[in-house]
Amino acid sequence: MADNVLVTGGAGFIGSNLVRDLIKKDNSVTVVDDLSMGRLSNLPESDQLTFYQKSITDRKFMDELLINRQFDYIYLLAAVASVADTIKRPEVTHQINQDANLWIMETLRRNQLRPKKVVFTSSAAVYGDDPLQPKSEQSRIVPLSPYAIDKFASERFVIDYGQLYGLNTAATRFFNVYGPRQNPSSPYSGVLSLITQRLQDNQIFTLFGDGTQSRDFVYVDDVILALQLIADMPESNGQVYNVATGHSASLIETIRIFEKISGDTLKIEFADCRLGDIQRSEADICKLRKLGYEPKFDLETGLRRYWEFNQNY
Ligand code: UD2
Repeated sequence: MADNVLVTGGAGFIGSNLVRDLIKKDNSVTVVDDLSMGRLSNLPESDQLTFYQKSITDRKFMDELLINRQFDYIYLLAAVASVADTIKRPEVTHQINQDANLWIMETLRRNQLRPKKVVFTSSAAVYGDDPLQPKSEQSRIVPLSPYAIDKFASERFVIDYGQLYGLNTAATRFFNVYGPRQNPSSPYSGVLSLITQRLQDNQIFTLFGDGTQSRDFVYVDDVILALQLIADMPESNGQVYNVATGHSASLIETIRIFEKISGDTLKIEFADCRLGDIQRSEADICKLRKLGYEPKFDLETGLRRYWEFNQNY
């Protein structure tokens, strides 16, 4: 076996793609996921995998797990990912999106546990609606929701714990991630998972706004590459990285590419802009590039891969 790895939220969209890759690379992987958004079927069958259907807010469980298993790498992906949900239930989601991550860091500190790296996964949401583009890690932080506030605070906790207590830690800010196993079941699911599902089921897609809003859509395999690079490189200690492609595309442009790939026409109804939506989002990924990262999937290649996966799923 290579390393002993913990992935919180490992049954979710990004988590399960990471777990599959880690297992392929011969690691022993432990997943903690309460299956609130994740699915057991996202995970592969493997004797290298240990799965616990548990919430990361279960302190006793997390303490025992961290102390008993002495992980080499810890990826913190468990979160309530719906911004709307965090606005509706901020106290509950705060327990998951911030307190539980702080508790994990405390457990590491109190027990002198020293993983090779702890990687916390944050979001471009921390940049809020500041119109200046592209966003570099130095850009202004404008967290506009409980989700963004908790993500930013956890980022800081994880990095500051590294500096205060000599732990190797880093954080990522994901832009709009898409790809296999993204759950389209909520209206706040990633827009590309919703478009795929509408195209497949020949249903109407509601487009909020005029379609000129743009996003830096990054294929999940590139995200997995970035996560492992950040985990492996000593230079990433104490650092936060945008994870994206460095290019943005408008929603209409993206839909046209999807239609070309699928050979179908998406039925669209236009509706008012969603409250709080931002018009443009694009990342500066120079910092991540310095670690050796180069995205392998441009939008068309990634969408093609994603579409083909769904056809055979
Ligand atoms: C992303 C993140 C969110 C937060 C935010 C910070 C995802 C899934 N969400 O939200 O967690 O980090 O960035 O800025 O990555 N749209 C439609 N019709 C639909 C659904 C969406 O037109 O049925 C539009 C939506 O209005 C927006 C765009 O598609 O303009 C992208 O929406 P999204 O929910 O996929 O992602 P975003 O950027 O709002």
